[in-house]
Amino acid sequence: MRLLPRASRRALIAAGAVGALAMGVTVALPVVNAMAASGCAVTYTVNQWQGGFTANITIKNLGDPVNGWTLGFAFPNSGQQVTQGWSATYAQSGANVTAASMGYNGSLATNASTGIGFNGSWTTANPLPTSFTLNGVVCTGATNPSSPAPSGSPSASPRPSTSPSASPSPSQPVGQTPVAINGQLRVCGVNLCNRFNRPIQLRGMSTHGIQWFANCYNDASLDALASDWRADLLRVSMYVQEQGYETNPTGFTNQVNNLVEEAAERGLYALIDFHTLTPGDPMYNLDRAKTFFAAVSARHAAKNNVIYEITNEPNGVSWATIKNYAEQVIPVIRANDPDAVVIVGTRGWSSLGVSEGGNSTEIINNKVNATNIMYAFHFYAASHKDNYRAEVERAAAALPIFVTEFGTVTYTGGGAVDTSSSTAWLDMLDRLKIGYANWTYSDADEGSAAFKPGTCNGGQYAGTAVLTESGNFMRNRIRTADNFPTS
Ligand code: IDC
Repeated sequence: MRLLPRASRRALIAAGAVGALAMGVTVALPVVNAMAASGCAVTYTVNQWQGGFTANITIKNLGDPVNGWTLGFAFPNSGQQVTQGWSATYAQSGANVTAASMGYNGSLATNASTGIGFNGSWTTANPLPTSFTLNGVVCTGATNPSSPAPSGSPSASPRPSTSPSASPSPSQPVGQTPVAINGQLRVCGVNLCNRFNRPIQLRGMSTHGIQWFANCYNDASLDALASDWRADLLRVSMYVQEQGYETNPTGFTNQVNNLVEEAAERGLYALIDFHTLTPGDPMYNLDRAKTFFAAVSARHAAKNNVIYEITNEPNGVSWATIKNYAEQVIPVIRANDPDAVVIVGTRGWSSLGVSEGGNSTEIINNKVNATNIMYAFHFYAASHKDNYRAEVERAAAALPIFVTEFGTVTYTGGGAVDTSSSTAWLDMLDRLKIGYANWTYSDADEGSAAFKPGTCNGGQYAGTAVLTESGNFMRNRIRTADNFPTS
């Protein structure tokens, strides 16, 4: 039941902020036969824009328990296409679409619900499908009888894009989440400060590439991050190349927007990572960056939980080039969201230049011409040790630094956890109040991933049974009390 209002709200937020058209339909016909062994109810909510849309679907099983299901529906016209789905395997033939359950969500008890979704495209018009089947049986159940929306009509009256206080997750009372306590952040001297102008350190996790691991980011995993890990921050890592943003700008923008909103609902800060990697010259993606950041900053301008990371790891380019890039992208963000903190990547894979034979002096002597910005530093504990730590400590006296990505393993993302180096790093970051996001909150089959392979095919993320050595190490570090200043 929780999915319906949230999905609807999301559609309305989009409508308000970007002028898109939001629609919702609940298939709400009487339940025909109380004795039936099958039965289902489907809610299908769409957020659409010119040429594209996101559909969020809730499936409720009103019949006997099923183990494996296929949802079927037909688009009203053949110009409508599924382009990228999640939480189900999609197939389309003409206007007919099927979405088959995955291993982890195939079992649906009587009255159990599950949420799936997809990004799609449309050409001439985008009316909603009106009939759904589950395992071949037409769904006739009422999902939400108290507030049915007539087919094809706009959903209820628009609401402001954010309420004054971020809505917390059920397990975190109002006023206790990191965002509720700290509010809008700003850079003060070399620190990140909260609304009381006091330095704070944010500790959290980075997603893996959302083009590969979308199934790891759902209500259960994000609840675990907020409530079990007690994290402050989710870094949303959107690769630009490697089948990322460049292949479907609207779809990936949407995916990022959804995760930012999921973070906001749980009182977590969201770090939007424009994950450039190869090619290392950020200028290669300048136009894409402007388009992307114009969209996300417009969408989230009224929120206080968003931090922008405009380029992940520049490499093979001069600091002057990175600075030039930053000075073109930052104004695009500031035009919509003037008070947000922006983080700029540094030379040599965000090593402050060290991995390419330089150091932070080139930045200190030639800072980005903008206020309220920080500089990124990345490390992988098994590869980067004392000389890197010394440089960070030196730089942190002159520059606001944020460790937007680091691993407990080698720079390949794999290998064994280096506990002593990781501990030395995090003790130093704690002491200097430097925020961090650990690579990765995912079940990738590599040492840096927090979850054992296959975890994201199940519904369980809280606790330690699902964690790798790195995950255990990081959860123990992140769970400790924040003690954010409150005056
Ligand atoms: C790695 C992933 C790996 C993926 C590879 C290529 O862990 O699964 O195949 O990227 O995209 C970084 C990058 C980050 C890397 C990570 C580990 O920001 O994208 O992720 N790393 O190699 N910088 C240093 C290390």
